[in-house]
Amino acid sequence: MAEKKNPANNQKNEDLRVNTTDGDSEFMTTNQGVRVNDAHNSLKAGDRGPTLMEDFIFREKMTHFDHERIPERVVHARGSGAHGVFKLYESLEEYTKADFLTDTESETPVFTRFSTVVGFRGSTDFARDVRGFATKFYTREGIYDLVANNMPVFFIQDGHKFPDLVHSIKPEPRDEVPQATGAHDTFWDFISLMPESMHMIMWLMSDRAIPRSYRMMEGFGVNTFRLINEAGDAHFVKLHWKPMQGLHSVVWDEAQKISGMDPDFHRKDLWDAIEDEMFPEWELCMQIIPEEDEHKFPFDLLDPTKIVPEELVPARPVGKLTLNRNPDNFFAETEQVAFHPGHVVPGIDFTNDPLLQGRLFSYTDTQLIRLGGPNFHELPINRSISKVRNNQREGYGRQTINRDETSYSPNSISGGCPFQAKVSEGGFKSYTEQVSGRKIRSRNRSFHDHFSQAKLFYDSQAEYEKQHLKDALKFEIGKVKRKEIRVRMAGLLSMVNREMAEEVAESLGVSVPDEPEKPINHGVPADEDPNDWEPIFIDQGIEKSEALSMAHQGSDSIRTRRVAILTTHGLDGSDVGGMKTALEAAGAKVTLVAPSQGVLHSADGQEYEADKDFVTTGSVLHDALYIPGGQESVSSLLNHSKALHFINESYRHYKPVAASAEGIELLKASGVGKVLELDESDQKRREELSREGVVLDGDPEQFIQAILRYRFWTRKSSEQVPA
Ligand code: HDE
Repeated sequence: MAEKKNPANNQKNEDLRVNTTDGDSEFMTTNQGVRVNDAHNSLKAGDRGPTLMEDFIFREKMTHFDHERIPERVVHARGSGAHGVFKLYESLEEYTKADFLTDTESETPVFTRFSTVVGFRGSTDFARDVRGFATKFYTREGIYDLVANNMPVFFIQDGHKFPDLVHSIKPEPRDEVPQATGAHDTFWDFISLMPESMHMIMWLMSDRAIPRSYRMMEGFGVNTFRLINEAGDAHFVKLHWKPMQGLHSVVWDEAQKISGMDPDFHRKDLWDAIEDEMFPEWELCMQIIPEEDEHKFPFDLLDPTKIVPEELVPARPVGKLTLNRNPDNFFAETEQVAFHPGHVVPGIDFTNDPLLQGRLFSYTDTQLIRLGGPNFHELPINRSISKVRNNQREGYGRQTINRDETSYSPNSISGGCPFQAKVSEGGFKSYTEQVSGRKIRSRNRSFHDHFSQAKLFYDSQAEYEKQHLKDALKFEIGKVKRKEIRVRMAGLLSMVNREMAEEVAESLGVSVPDEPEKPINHGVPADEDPNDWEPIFIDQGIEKSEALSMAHQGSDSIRTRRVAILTTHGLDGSDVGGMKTALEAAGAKVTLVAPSQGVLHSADGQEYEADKDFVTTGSVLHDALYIPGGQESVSSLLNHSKALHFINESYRHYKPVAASAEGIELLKASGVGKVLELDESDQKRREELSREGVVLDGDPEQFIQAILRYRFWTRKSSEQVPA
């Protein structure tokens, strides 16, 4: 076994972290270490003459620059990551022998990368998309990667279909449009012919696809894995991350606006939280299922288009991930990190999930080209903290300087080194699963129910979530130019929920066919008749699952929530100061927004700094709004259409809004006036408004409670944004 006393080191590879700009005594050099005398002029034949080929300093600099881009990831190209630690709550030795899941004393260093899937490296953080959530555990027994998404199911059941899926959702081949979303013909063409994707489509059209923050989303290992204990017994396991910051999304109208205003919103949000030492945390939860229960469920545990409802198998919290250090260099770490669901340690093993099996081939294969050869495991971010010893040598970019005489096994010259490890010494031995079967290309009938869990997901949503989902379908399929694809989609949606399909179809200008168009499933071999396919529905044993709706999953703190205070000269200093102090004490990030940046003078002669102006920020970049009193400030803002828009938009995005004294006038004037036809003595109306997240006496405690609720979805529908 690996040495237990070696303490985990979160500051891994310290010796490789270099500051080129330290102090004034360090000289610039070439890559060969020769000091550079002139870093600005190339070597020329005369002042106005041609540049000389012999200028090795220029050539080296330009050559490096010319090769500074590597191919981006074919999927998950745009991402952002951070270092951290994983700490186990209690030993899981009953189920697994993995050291990092049994030793409660140790802290395992980790690196996590979040990503969108479809867009290019420079696309927006806010495309409607799945988010990747990949974590590398630097365990004492080697690297374990949990390569997860923020949705627990996938579009397809077999890895063989992955290139087709990705080709369909990436930009269309002739015009490279759209750059980051699935709102186009080829994607919906594919989906309309692949009914197995319907469950995933429900997730993708839900608000999960537009998370408020990487820090406020769940992660799911999707595929079923195995845990193996010391005795060699196996349990199935589903792995989940649950955010301790609450589970929150924005509305579609915001997502679109943020994409323009701050396309880097998610990466900055993660970075800032860590810099502010508000370290994001997730609980690792496991759904553990004994091997003998494999066939007890109304779905196949090997089918990645299915969840195991938490009502059937609870998700047990087993440990905590804390991200606590930003990368030193984006390229060296976040861009070059290479994850692989096949990176497992003794105690964790695979199942025959056909999607997982496909993944096990793909990751190293793609990394060989992306990272330029077979030695990318030597890059600092990918390096194991347990010593790597084997007979691999050479290849592009080799860094290790092996000093041995031999690089083969068996050998006698090196005394047989490196030795194989017995299982008792920590050697990895695959689970001895009994496998038998004919060689066939087909899927078991247990994989054929494509709609029951899609329906379970839809039925489990709160009313506002259902509406968002329908509106997302209208937007996304509405972009499809070919009518026959829209009709096919209306047919498939009707298999999930007829009322939903009809509302969407109306917006698409088509009608729901009585029978979905046949053939509706092309996922069969050429010798089989696709018309033979009949949808099947299996009772899932539950009607609804609370865990599937985001409505129930808040947090107990407003840490890192972004609150705007809208004000200008003449502000009421005690209002602003009091609210700012209270919010900051609770961990919120407060921004003073005014018509222009710089110093603001309060009514009582104090100075305040406006952090942002109306041009550099907007309501969509905040979670809540406060309008303080101050006659002069309010009178001036009443003439600012952008101030009124800021307030109106906050309200219409269901955000908590607080106002004090004269600030209430501004709130009324902003166009949310209809709800504020209120005279001062109308206590009942005030209470009603407070239940809708409008806090009128500027009480910080009440406002903090409202911010904790995140959004107030019950606001009257006539005042809602289309989202
Ligand atoms: Fe991936 N996936 N994937 N995937 N995946 C990649 O590997 C692949 C799937 C996921 O931040 C690629 O190094 C196949 C499910 C994440 O670097 C590639 C199949 C889940 C990331 C690849 C799947 C994921 C990737 C692209 C179906 C959720 C980003 C670059 C058989 C559990 C990791 C790379 C990072 C990246 C293949 C399906 C998660 C091409 C073939 C399901 C989070 O190898």
